[in-house]
Amino acid sequence: MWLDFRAMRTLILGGDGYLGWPTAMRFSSRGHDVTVLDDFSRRRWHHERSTGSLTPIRSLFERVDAWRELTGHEIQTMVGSVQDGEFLDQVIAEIRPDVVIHYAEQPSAPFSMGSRRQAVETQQNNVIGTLNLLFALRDHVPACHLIKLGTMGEYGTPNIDIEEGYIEIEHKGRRDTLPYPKVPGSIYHLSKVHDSHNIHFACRVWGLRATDLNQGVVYGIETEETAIDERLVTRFDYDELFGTALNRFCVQAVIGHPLTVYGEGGQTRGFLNIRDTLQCIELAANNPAPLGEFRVFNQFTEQFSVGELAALVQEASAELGYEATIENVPNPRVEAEQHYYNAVNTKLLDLGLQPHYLGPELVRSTLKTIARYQQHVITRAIAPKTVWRPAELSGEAMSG
Ligand code: USQ
Repeated sequence: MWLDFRAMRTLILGGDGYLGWPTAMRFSSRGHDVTVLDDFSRRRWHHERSTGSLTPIRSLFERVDAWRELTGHEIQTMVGSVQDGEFLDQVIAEIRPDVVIHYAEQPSAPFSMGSRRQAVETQQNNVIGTLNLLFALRDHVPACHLIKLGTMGEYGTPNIDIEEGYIEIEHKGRRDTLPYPKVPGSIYHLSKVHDSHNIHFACRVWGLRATDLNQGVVYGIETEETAIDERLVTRFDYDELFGTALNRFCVQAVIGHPLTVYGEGGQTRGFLNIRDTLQCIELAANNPAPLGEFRVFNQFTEQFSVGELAALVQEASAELGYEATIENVPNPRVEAEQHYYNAVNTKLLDLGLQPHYLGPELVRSTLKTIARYQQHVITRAIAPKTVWRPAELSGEAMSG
């Protein structure tokens, strides 16, 4: 096994983030040559709002120093934006990566819906950043494997089963396999759809190779590597913009805030543990897509409705002495609150993914970790303020 090992020159875009930093440590611990690139925009977006990570995250440079001190492994760093095409081009020409793992996107649906400026910033960063990357790969390393984080939200909630990227269609007596239809629910999710089209095009026309990981909602606070030392922890967001459902519910339970289920709570999504995100990325990297292929994996391990998640957190937290209440707050989003949902997710399992399933035990261990940092919670950041349909518009729609 070890004799087969080949160190991959690995470039991680967005390597300072919730998933990017743990991925950098995982690939470095495996002996790969890792460079992370980041422009610290997530830290900036928090700074502008006086919000922040629950966990006390160190600067990227302190993290990298701590990682070297603790493991002897070196992670290279580069500071800059994927929106800067010339810079990205130089980075790709210099590093000549075997694999690029692309997390460098604005990941929040509410952020993208907050204002025109935020919507434009989201699509500019995500769509133009990815386009810049595609050209740099074409021109310098066309055989490089691009692993791109897409989202299950690209599909929306259709009333039929969701396939992995493509669907076989019979139409007027003829058959074809075509990209699965996309009906996303936010300007952020739309940006990922646009990316998918651009990457698919680059694979078809230029012969690049890519794996689009349509990831569900990630939860969890720890990975093998972040648990080694407090200086290596990853960020953990719980605010209305960057916190995701289960992570938010866990923080809310610990600080005695009602669990904020939006609307009826029947919204069903695919979920996965942060530890499984790392497994999936490794599986994709170790089994690259063939040249010319735009490969799509649905990356989640279980489906839950948000109401079910809130009930699970309530039950698990009661055993630790927290009395969590569930509040069905008016839904700030425009989304189906009761719907059919059945998404296929077999491709990563076929490659060997071994899921960490969600249960009360896991929720309790997350709650205990959160409790260690609960003095950092900024309570005013929790309630949802960003609405999909501003009041005056919904008023007009109703009267019209
Ligand atoms: N929700 C609540 N209460 C909350 C927060 C969210 O009920 O306090 C509901 C939302 O209305 C939605 C569901 O939970 O129906 C998921 O919301 P979320 O904020 O956890 O996740 P979402 O906005 O869908 O986005 C997150 C990540 C994004 C990723 C996506 C995967 O921020 O980067 O792409 O999950 S997916 O949901 O499969 O599209």
